[in-house]
Amino acid sequence: MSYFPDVAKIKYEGKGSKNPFAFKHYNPEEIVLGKTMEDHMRFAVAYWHTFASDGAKGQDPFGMKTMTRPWESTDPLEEARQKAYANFEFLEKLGVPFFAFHDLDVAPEGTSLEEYHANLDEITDIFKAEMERTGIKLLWNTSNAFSHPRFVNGAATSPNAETYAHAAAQVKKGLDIAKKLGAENYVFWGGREGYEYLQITDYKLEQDNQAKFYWMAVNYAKEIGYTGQFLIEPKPKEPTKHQYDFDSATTIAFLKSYGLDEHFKLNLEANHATLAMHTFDHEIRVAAAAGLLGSIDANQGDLLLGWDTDEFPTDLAASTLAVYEIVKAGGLGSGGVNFDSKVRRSSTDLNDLFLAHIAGMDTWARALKTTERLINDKFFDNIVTERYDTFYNTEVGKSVLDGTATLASLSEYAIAKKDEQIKVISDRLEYVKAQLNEYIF
Ligand code: XLS
Ligand code: CA
Ligand code: CA
Repeated sequence: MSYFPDVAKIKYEGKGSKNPFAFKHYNPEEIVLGKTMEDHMRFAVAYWHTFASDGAKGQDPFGMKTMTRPWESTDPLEEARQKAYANFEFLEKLGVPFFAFHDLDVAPEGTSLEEYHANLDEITDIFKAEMERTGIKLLWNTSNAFSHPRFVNGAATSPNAETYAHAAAQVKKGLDIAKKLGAENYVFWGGREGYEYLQITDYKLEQDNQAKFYWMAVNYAKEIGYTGQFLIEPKPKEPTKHQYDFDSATTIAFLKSYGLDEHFKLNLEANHATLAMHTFDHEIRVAAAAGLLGSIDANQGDLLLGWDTDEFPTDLAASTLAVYEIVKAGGLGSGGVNFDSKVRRSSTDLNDLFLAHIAGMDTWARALKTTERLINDKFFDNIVTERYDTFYNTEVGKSVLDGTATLASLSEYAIAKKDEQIKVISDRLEYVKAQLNEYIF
């Protein structure tokens, strides 16, 4: 059976094509900066938004579902099976090499952990067979330890040890599945790892417990021989008022405090950057500077709204700056670009799922091509080299870089300059931004 009978394999037709079901910019085989576009991007489809979202669930507290999907069934396990097959047909037609999922997206929880595990086994057996048939791979899987009421106060930072143990059981199963399916990464997103009211919270105990939890995951992975990359996904708020993994910088500090930075990298999402009042390129740069850039959740937020709208990325300027950072960081390694994006509630047609992904993939492909031009021309590189020139080409600057400077030596230098004015050189920021527009458009 086909779930998308009206859609054939999406092809690259090039700029100017009027076919909505074709790529205008994403050409998987095209070489950009020495690698194919496919290898740069390593695109993935997010199971939760594409196959487990119906326009209401977690999306609109005021509205009913607006979408009807051909995989729906009154029997949750049957629906899970149908979704599994639909996923692979969708990915094959779209030409996307990876997918990503939460345990709860793919199989119903049933009434006990045992039943849940059995359901997961059945569905991941289908995944395994379909992965072998199609060559599609798993970018990452994760455990949903935030939806069920037991996680109302967190999972690894819950004040309740019973909840902590339940989350551990879920992650253990998640790692077994990661191993079974060869997941390239395993993600932790601490949706409710945070607090609502500080005065009733043991902050230190919760932080320590969270670190212990991650260490248990590292140790279990070693035990079963799972070698994928662990990732933590920062987000500052929503659902929790104050989430512990606020942004890149906070998460890096946490990882380093507990010696976990050897084992974890970051999975960064554009909309989470917005919620943290950062740009996405900032979040990527901070992670890359620490050597901890892992993977990307591509989407965009709405600057007029204060929440996580998870829209498909169509903003060329923001996407270009993000891709530029990724390429400058040396790429994503075992990570990829996962569309943690959902169609708007009013995009009710089944085939909108294709159009939305095509829009996102073409946007990121254009961003990659612009990045190539920026890098080949050393556009930003030249500006940066010039701005920091005094550190590279004066004695005093060199002494700072090589670590020989002291407060006394710098003071002596500054005093000797007497009243010689420090020259302020214009950044010509408006010109720089106008030039960037020339590269993009
Ligand atoms: C929610 C997060 C979530 C993670 C995986 O805002 O983006 O979907 O990516 O749990
Ligand atoms: Ca995400
Ligand atoms: Ca999000």
